[in-house]
Amino acid sequence: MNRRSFLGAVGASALAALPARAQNGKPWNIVMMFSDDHAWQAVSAYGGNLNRTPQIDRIAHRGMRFDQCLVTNSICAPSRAVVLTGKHSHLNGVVDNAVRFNPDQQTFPKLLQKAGYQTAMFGKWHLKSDPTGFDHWEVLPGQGSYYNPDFLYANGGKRRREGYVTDIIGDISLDWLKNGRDPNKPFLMFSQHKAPHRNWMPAPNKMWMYEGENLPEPDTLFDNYEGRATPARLNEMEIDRHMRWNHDMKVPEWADKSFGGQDGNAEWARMTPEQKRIWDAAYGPRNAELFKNNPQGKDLVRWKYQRYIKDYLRCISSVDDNVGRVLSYLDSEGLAENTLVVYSSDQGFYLGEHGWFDKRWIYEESLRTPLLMRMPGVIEPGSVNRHLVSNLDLAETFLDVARQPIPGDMQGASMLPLLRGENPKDWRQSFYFHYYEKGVHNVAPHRGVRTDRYTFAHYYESDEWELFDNTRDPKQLRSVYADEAYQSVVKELKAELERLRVLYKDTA
Ligand code: SGN
Ligand code: CA
Repeated sequence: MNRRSFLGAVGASALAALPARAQNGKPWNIVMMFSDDHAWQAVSAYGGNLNRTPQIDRIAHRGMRFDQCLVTNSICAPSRAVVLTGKHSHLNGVVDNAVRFNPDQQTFPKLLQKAGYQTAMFGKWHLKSDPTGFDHWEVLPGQGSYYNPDFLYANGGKRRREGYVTDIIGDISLDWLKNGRDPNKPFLMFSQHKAPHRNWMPAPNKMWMYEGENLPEPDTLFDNYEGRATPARLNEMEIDRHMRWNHDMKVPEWADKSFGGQDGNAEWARMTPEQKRIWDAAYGPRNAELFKNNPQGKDLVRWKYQRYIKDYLRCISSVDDNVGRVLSYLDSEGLAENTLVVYSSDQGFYLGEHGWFDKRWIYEESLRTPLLMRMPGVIEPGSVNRHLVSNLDLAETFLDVARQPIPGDMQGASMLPLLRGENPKDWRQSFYFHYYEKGVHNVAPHRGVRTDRYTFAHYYESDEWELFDNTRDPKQLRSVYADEAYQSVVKELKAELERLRVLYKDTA
């Protein structure tokens, strides 16, 4: 793919200040398509060789790809609360997945609603309290299900819908665009996919994708966690040791050999007889092959990686199709011209790097999330941006695009100047991260700073530190925290971490 970076090259002059209205004279709509655990390594617009996402890539071709979109706390519910509020976790309250979002607090959808926007939320929500600030919502309870999912409704009802969750969320989103909204008002629509979250259950029409292929393995699949502080070694997210045979690997015959003991696959249990028939036709012969070959040691890890990555990418292919359906509808109705379209995920994800699945760490695969934006007449098509941007900036950006004031207590910044191709002198040079959750996957709480070059982490419970020089060590395999040559950097970044804690009021 041929991409141009115009950062810095084209100044504010080429694309003058954002018109309050789009080229067709209408106010901007906002469509945000958001998935759960979609790694940037698995978006082909990012240049990887793992899979193709032709529909998601349409947004990049006609819009902007952000290469350093970082999340403030790399986990689901906290990330979603940051998107809604424009505030770090300690201020919006959702520090981990166990906390209920306080629905009475300020959110940008509430502010847009007051400004005359229609607002809608569909799909994965995961904030425990009911959505507020939306004229219309249909959301999954908790994590939701892949097969024949239940949906919650504003009237307090719950209804099971037959089919595959990603396609159903696509249907609901399209139905609202076509029949649900008032065509005379601007709108904000969130279309939030459950996929590709664990346990990576593909749709019936994707089950044979990648059949017979061997997908590329990451170089660090057999990482031994040397050269880092102790938390990395204490993880419980290894493909080798922590995948469950039934739930994750879809090999029910070996359920009793699973990490954590005998396990089940609740998704399989939800299927209709016809869905089960297709499933068993796909996985039965593959599992028979596994029993016959009975790989051991590294070969077994390689087998597990293939099973994992193929299922994960099959789930993404359904997300991609449904993103395409929404884009095509916007095009065909002439809505694309005055709609800001966004594709992103709640955080990054490990696709076997460091031997892992899951997220949570300040390390690159989980800190960075995909972010693509299309805004005709404002964003130069095919552009690439390398500023340190964040899920913390989305609320501010959306308010700015809708020409609404940005409340002083929001902690991010409007990305609108970046969308116009400007290079604001005061854009952040360092990014503040804080992960809190304990328990599942056993990742120690940590704070840290990421700059253009360095990743600096403090595991405060054991008082251990890490410093990665990402220019020299992009795979982050050796902390240089104790190296003589880096002591001035360590000193600077310690001061910067303290400065950011005070700036963002995370000092309690
Ligand atoms: C579940 C998953 C975990 C995952 C968390 C949080 N286990 O507990 O692997 O880290 O969700 O994910 S599972 O056995 O239920 O599949 S998050 O995206 O909601 O933060
Ligand atoms: Ca997630």
